[in-house]
Amino acid sequence: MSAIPLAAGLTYHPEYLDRRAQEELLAAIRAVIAAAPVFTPRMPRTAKPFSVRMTNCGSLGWVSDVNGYRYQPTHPDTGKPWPAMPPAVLRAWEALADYPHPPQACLVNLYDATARMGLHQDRDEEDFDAPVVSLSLGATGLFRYGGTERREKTRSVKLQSGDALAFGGPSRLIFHGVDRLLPATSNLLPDGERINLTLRRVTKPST
Ligand code: MD3
Ligand code: FE
Repeated sequence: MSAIPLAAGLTYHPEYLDRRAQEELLAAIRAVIAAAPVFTPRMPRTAKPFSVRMTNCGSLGWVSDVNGYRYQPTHPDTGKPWPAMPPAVLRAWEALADYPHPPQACLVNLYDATARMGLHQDRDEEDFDAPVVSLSLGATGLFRYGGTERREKTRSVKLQSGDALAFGGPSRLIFHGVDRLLPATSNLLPDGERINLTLRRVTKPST
C-alpha cells in the first residue's frame, strides 16, 4: 500500500481499501444509516440547506443548523445517541492516524451526482493535534485543497472509491472542499453517488 505525501502533514493513500473492503465498509455504513437516518444540514443564520446530506457514528456527531455548527452526542431528528463506530472505521484510524487516542466522531457525507462542498476549514474541534482521516466510497470526487489562508493557491486530487487521506500537523487547518463528482466512475453505489467518511478527535484527551 503506497502512501504519497501531498504536503506537510497530508498523506494520500490511493486504493487503501480494495473492493472487498469497500463493500464491507459500505455494509457497515448502511447499518449506521438505518439507525441514524441521513439529515440535511443547514447553514447557520441563513438556514440554506447543504447539497450534501449527512449522518454520524461514534460518541459525537457533527451537525449544522440555523444556530450554528457543533458536535453533539445525539441525532438532531431522532434524539437518539449516534450508533457506535464500526470496526472497519476504527481499523482505518488505527492504520492511518498515527495518534494514540481513538476517534470520537465519524461524519458520513452523502453526495448525490450534483452535490458539492465549498472551500472551508474544519475548526469546530478542540483538538487540532489529532489528524483527520478521510475515506471515500463510490463516485470519484474532485477534491480541492489549499493552505491555511483562503487566498493561497489550491491543487486538486481525484478521490476514487477506496482512497484515504490523512490530514495532520501543518495540514490540519488547510482550506479544502469538493468541487464536483465525476460521472460514471464507480459501480459501488447506485446513481453516481459518493460517500465520504471523516474520522476525528473532538475533545482534547484527558491523559
Ligand atoms: C483537511 N469532507 O466533512 S474529505 C468535511 O469529501 C469535508 O466529504 C470532504 O471536508 C468530503 O469537513 C473532504 C477530506 C478532508 C476532510 C477533513 C479535513 C480534508 C480535510 C480536515 C482538515 C483538513
Ligand atoms: Fe472539511
